[in-house]
Amino acid sequence: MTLNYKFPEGFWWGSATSATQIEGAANEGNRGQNIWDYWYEQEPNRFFENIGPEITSDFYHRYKEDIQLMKEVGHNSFRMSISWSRLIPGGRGEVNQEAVQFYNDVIDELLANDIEPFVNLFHFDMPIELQHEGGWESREVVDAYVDYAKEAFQLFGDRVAKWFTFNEPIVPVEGGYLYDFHYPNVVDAKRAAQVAYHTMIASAKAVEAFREFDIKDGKIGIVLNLTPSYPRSQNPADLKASHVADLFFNRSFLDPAVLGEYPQDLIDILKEYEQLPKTEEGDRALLKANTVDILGVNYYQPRRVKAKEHQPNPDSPFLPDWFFDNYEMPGRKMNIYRGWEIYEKGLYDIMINLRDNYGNIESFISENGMGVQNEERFLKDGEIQDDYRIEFIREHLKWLNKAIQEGSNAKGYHMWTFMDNWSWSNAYKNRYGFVSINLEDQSRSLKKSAHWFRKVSDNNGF
Ligand code: BGP
Repeated sequence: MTLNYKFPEGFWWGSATSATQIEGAANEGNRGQNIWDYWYEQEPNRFFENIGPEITSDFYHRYKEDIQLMKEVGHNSFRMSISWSRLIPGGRGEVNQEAVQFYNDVIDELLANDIEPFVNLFHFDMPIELQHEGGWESREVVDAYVDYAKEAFQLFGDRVAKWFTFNEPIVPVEGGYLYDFHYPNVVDAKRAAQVAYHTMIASAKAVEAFREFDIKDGKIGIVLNLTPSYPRSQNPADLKASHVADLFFNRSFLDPAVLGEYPQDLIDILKEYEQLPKTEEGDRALLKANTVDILGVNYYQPRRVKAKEHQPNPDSPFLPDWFFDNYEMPGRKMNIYRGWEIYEKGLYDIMINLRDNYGNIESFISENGMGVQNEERFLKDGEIQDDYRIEFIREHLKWLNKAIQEGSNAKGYHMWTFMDNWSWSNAYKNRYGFVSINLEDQSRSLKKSAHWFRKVSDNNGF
């Protein structure tokens, strides 16, 4: 069979998810609470149709059936996360044996089906007790995280080779400390900078700890949502706006994670506006010595910016947005349900940037996908005809393929996500999965895209 787009041998085909979004069983198996359980108790109205994280997609009970479906969808790899508050309720101290059993079972089941587990340690889900201590603002919480990471390496490192310290660490910064879409709903850039900094320190310390373990073929990485900043025009004022947006939203984590140091321009801005975080002696050396082996790239949308139209109100809280306005490019293609622009070439631009400016670090697409509302309307003969999703994936894969042809070190493509899951405050509004979930009875069924992806994976191209 001749393929127009062929991928390198051993390419990772699969999908990604996170504990809070699929496991359910929030009050079972001795699990502790995380910020999502807590916030939902406080303010259920902040969640779409008042649906909280208690049941979600019930993976805790149905993982066997789900892993069989992964096989049918052509997975050779799958990224999951461990729930810190399930493994160590309260965030510190005793390991919960029921959780050990559960994660052992899931990992073993994946391996028995030739699906390599990629395990992420933190996906937006701070144990509530530690949040009450200050969350990532607290250096003690960083220490607790490192202990948790060591436990996880110790418990599962005999079977899991690929580890990730964080998923999209900037999102809790934006959501929790700048733009009010995650608990604790603080708006304070200086505190945001502290949270971001401590998260990065925690990641470097986990990398350092990982190196002490003798994990066969072990690799440790981080998963970042990279959002290329495109200027409205080549006018110097627009270029400057996009440079600053890039510093805040991409390079704030990409540079320390991969290069081991923060961009000087970012430090200069934070210094000028008196927003620099507290640091400790030795931090610089720690970051430099503990860069990641592998980078997961989550890509959904580009960021288009232009120079600010108006001076920011000096009495308003300092925000990155003091340096740019968002730009709505005429003719842009939109995913109207999520409100995100679809720009497939962005993926190529990211990979070429990694090739040229980040030592062509080993990488893979760790999330890419399309959330669509009311997908039942596409149901025909018992199957959701999600041709839009097939097109979305195919067009992104073409650009990824081109980047690989041109030397990018990309090793795989994981979709967001395997089955419809609970999307933070959007709950089940937008469906992303290859597998549809009927929330009435938790029954699963493959969508059209699942069959298509299976073929792509079988042929290692299309
Ligand atoms: C990423 C997160 C995922 C996932 C996805 C889709 O930012 O890593 O957890 O949820 O985006 O976004 P949403 O669920 O907000 O539609």
